[in-house]
Amino acid sequence: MANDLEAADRVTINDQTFQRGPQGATHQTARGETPTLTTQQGVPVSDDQNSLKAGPRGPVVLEDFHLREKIFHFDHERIPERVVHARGYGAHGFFELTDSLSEYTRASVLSKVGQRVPAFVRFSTVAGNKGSFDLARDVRGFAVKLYTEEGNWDLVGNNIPVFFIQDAIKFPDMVHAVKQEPDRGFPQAQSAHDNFWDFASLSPETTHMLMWVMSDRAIPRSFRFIEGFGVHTFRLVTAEGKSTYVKFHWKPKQGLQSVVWNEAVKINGADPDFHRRDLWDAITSGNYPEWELGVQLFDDSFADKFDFDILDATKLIPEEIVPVRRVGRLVLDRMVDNFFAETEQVAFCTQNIVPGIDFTNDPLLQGRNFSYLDTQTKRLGGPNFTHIPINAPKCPFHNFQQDGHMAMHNPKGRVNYEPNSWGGGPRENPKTGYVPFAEEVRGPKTRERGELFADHYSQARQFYISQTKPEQMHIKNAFVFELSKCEHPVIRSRVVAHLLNVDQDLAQNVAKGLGLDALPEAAPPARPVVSTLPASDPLSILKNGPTSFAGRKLGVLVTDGTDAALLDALKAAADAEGTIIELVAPSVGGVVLSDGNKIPAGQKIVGAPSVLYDAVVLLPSKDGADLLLNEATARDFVADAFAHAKFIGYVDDATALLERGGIGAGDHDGGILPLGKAADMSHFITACRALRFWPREDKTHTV
Ligand code: HDE
Repeated sequence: MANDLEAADRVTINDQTFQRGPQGATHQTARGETPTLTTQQGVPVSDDQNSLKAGPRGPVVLEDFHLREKIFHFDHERIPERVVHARGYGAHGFFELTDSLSEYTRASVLSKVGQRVPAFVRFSTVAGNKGSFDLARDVRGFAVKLYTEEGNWDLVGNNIPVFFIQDAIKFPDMVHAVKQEPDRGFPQAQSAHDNFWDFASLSPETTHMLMWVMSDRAIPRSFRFIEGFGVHTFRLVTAEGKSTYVKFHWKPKQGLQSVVWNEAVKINGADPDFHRRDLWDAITSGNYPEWELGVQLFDDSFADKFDFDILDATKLIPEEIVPVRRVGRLVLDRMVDNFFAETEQVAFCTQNIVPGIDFTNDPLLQGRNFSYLDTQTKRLGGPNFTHIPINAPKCPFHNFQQDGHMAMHNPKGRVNYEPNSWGGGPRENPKTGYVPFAEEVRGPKTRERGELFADHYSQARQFYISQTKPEQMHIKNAFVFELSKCEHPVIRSRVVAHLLNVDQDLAQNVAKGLGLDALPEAAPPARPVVSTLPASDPLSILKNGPTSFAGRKLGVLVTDGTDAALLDALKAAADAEGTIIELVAPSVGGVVLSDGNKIPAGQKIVGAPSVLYDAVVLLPSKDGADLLLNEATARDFVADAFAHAKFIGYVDDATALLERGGIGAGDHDGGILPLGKAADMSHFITACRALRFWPREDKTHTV
């Protein structure tokens, strides 16, 4: 079957020439005139406002095929949402190789330096339903489809390098436990409930992943500021059949950044689409996010001497032991034309790999290879989902698959099998075709796991000791928050019993935060905990933050009479850094500045709490500040920025407003910066590069 993707982009109907849209629909004439509305059959419509009736006040007649077609189609608009990762957001871009791996793989996408291949990436939360909010405490999906010249390669990863479970057979249990409870249908998009923690505490293999999801990794500031991981160990394979193990990483050029929990809770109310909007705004304003593809390469001898099993998806390989080699760049530079057609219908399958890349025996990966194809068939309604443009390869493809629902690419002519005597159609090619790595496989058929899989705590401990002090406190607070939502005390104690194997202080502080009467006995580890694993800096977010305030958002509170020169200086400093400024005012219509000029505002204060910004500046006039003193949202603006350890710039006239937000003279710290009359505001923007003033948290977290 021939690749027929490049369908004619123009079509002439009733003397009008139409431009085909991305899905073949014809919404605009080539000359930009308004086209005539038609039915799905292409019949011109004369009236789209009134159904066909027997008299103006009479019954609607069944004969109205336009009405029936329109409503029938509407009734079928929804498809089943993904059972996990239902809420997602995607963008197009490209992947470019910068360092060849041809020594390790025959894959063209990893061999030809400078080659660019189209990419589509879908970010997602895991547990929430499609209409849930963006800042759930949750893992983020980071699914990448690369349309290579040798077929589509899907690297369906997460923003966390390990997983909850080791064997695919536990996945339905794990997902049932985390999603809304079956009798009551809540809570959605959160793990803070009995079922999740019951399952987790009865499954010690989850401990390492729990440390990650209780860390700030689970509340990212933006999709742009997360890492991606392939999680499993894969193989790279040369044309000669030599295999090298590989772990895949995506490292954001923008640096890592998260929000704090109290902020996440409020963002979900203020802007449930916070992450979507952020990606949309960044890409549509030309601020393209970029990640480097990193690989950790190792062979059998490393795998044999490593303390953990490389087939166990609850373990990672510290970057100090096997450094990450950066070999390419992924740039997202185009939003979709249509959310449903692309982001919703994109079908990632872990089985989609290209010659030169192969699976390993990771039992989680093996289960996934079944699940994704199966789930797409259910979700998209049949085996021809690969014909949907977002899923179709962009390289030539030829095969004899035919028929089924919505078949778009049936073979032409008589030949639909091979071998055949008619001389037509494609044949296999041993030279370019996919050849699996010829791994020797031997052993009894048994339901068992590898021996080293039983170490559940050593790397959890390593993760914890690799964190900075504020990050450790956030982890502790997250455990306390989540477990405080569990109704059954026994579940709370059971989790603490596991934490005792991770870190004594952490366990004690969580127990204290929960008000446990007594510390439980530590859960007996199935293998001795290796407590000598050293701290690893790449595991911390704060040790891998940005070096600039570029791409971050500054909320500037302005009123009538705001000092125009100061605002100009602030804008100049922000522009020079690449920081985005949004003006927040008593009215969205804007304010009249001290120089008499009226400027529009980006937001009205009631709709723009400070949780939407990375740092804030209070730039009211004296009268403006007086007006805001009695406005509750202005008070919250200040109080929240303080509570969330943000940098706050202010002018003298805002002092009373600071006080109203609970920041008295004695509360001023290194993160609260007077702007003075200085014409150059770069000192403030430079201070904001640290993103947060963390020492303040000692004052703002007391229970
Ligand atoms: Fe998935 N996972 N998963 N998963 N997963 C799905 O596929 C599954 C796992 C991941 O943006 C589903 O199309 C099983 C690990 C992402 O469209 C489903 C197991 C990792 C996405 C499925 C896992 C992931 C999915 C739901 C254990 C990180 C979103 C709808 C054996 C490496 C892709 C769909 C997108 C989606 C099954 C475990 C990442 C049901 C059975 C580990 C990013 O097929």
